Amino acid sequence: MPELSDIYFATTNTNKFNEVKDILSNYDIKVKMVELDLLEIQSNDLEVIAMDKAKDACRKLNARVIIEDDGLFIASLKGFPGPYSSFVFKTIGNEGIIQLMKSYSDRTATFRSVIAYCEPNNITLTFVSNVNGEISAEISGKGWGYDPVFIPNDSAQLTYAELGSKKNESSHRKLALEKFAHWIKNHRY
Ligand code: ITT
Repeated sequence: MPELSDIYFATTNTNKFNEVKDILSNYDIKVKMVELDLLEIQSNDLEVIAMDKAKDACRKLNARVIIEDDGLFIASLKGFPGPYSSFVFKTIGNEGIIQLMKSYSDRTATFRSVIAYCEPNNITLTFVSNVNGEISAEISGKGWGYDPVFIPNDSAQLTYAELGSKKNESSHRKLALEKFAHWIKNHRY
């Protein structure tokens, strides 16, 4: 049975959860992973998708829940894959992204994290952060998702995958969770 004091992190992605758990442990916040079958509405706005998903998770679990929706926005591709990042990763993958980028000289991209937090009293909040960077010329390093093709600015041209555990010090996820941690410390603890 979920306890009201517990905070759940609803995701299907264990890599994501492991990063979330490590980052939040620096703020003494514990989260439990839960896999739920959640409704995902169609929208071009990650925040709208995340809010809706968090509310659905909260309703299903009747406990405090965080969900996170991420998107990789590539400038030359007018923000693609953006809200479709999960589908694009499963279909064309990093090889497809590298191929697509061959026609463009502007390789700049932004990784966005939207953290949505919901309580059974219906309070839902979002915390958003972006990290600017570029798409690498080739797949570099071993990491999950788009980590081997995303080079954050100020990383000496290393991809998230090549940064290894250093990724968590300044990633889009870290910055959004930091905002969440400050909020919850000030309002709920
Ligand atoms: P959820 O169940 O939490 O939704 P997901 O893997 O579908 O898991 P998202 O929709 O939030 O997650 O992510 C969109 C895509 O971006 C997906 O393919 C992820 O693997 C990828 N992604 C998200 N965060 C990433 C990160 O920090 N590094 C690399 N790829 C990431």
